[in-house]
Amino acid sequence: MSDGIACLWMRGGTSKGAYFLKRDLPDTPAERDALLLRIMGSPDPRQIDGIGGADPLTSKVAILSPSTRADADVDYLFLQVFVDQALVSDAQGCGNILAAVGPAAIERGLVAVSGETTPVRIHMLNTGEVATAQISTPGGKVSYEGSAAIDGVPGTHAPVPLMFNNIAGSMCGTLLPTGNNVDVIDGIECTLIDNGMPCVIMRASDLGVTGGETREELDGNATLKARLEAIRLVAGPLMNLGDVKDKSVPKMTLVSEARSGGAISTRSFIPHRCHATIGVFAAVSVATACLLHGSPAHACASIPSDGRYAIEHPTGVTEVLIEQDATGGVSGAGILRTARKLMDGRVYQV
Ligand code: NQM
Repeated sequence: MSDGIACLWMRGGTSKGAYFLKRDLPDTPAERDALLLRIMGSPDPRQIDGIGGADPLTSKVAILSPSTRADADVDYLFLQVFVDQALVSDAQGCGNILAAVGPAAIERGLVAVSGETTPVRIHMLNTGEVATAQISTPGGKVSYEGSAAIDGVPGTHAPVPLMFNNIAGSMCGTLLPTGNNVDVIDGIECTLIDNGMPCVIMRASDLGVTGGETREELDGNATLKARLEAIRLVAGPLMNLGDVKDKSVPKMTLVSEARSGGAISTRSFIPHRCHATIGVFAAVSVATACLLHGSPAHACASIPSDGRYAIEHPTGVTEVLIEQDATGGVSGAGILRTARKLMDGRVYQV
C-alpha cells in the first residue's frame, strides 16, 4: 500500500470523516484498525501525524461495500477512531457520517443515479437497520450545492433528508433496556434509552449545572465529567452493553428546558467530550424520551403537536421528526442533514 489508499474526505452533517471502500482495506479487523489509527494519527491529542481533526467529531471512518441485503443499496460500517487512545470502535453508529454515505456510494459507483433525486437505502452494519437518504443528483451527478442549512455548519448545501424505521433497541435490544422510564444511579434520575443510540438522559440541574453552558465550559468541568463517567460505567451493563470503559456508548445527555422556543435543550457527552451539536440518533433518542412520563426529559420538554422536535444544543437546534403509531409508540424518525465532498485522493500510512 505504499502508493496510498483511495479515500474520500467528507463532511456528513456536523461531523467529518474518511470514507473508504471495504475492498481497499485489510480484511482482518485488527489489521484494518491498526491502519486506521495510523491514517488518523491516533493516539495523539493533536493527531499531528495523521488526517484526523483532533476531535471525536472529526476522527471518524465510514467503510462502504455492496449491499448484502435485498432491501438496501449499500452496506455502511461506521468506526470511531479515538483521538488520544489506540482504540477503534464499531460499538456505535453515526447518523452524521451517515449523511455523506449516499453521496460517497454514488461517487464510487456502488449506487447508480436514478433521477434528479436518488434514494439510497443504507444498511447500517453497526446496528443492522436500514436508513433511506435522498441524494440530490441533477444531470446524473451528485450535487452538493443547495439552500438547506443546518445549525453547526456554516452556509447552505444540498439537502440530505434521512428517514429511519424500527431503530428502537439498536444496540441495547430494546428501547428501554431496564424496562423503566427512570432508573436512579448514584442518586441521579436517569433514563436509559436506545432509539438508534444508547443514551443516558439526566436533568442538568441534578448534576449542578444549568444546561445552558458552552461546550468549552462543560469540557473544563472535571468534577462533572468524573461524575458522568461513574454513572456511565454503571449504566453500560444495565443497558446490555457490557463493560463500557473502552466504548463510546452510552452517550451522556444533560437536558433542561428549551431556551429558544424549542422542545428541549441538550448538552451531550460523546461520552468524554461535550458534543458541539448533538448526534443524529442521540437527538432521536432524546425526542423519544420526551414522551416518557415521569422521566427527566418529559419534565423539561415542551412537546410539539406536529412531531417536529427542535432539540436545542450548544450551537443551535437540530430538528427531528418523530412518527408515532396508534398506541403512541415511536414508529419512525427523520432528520435533515447536508453533506459535502471535501477531498478525493489517496491517503498514506507511511
Ligand atoms: O448520534 C457523535 C455525531 C455523533 C454520532 C457521537 C451521531 C449520532 O454527531 O447518530 O451522529 O455521538 O459520537 O457525529
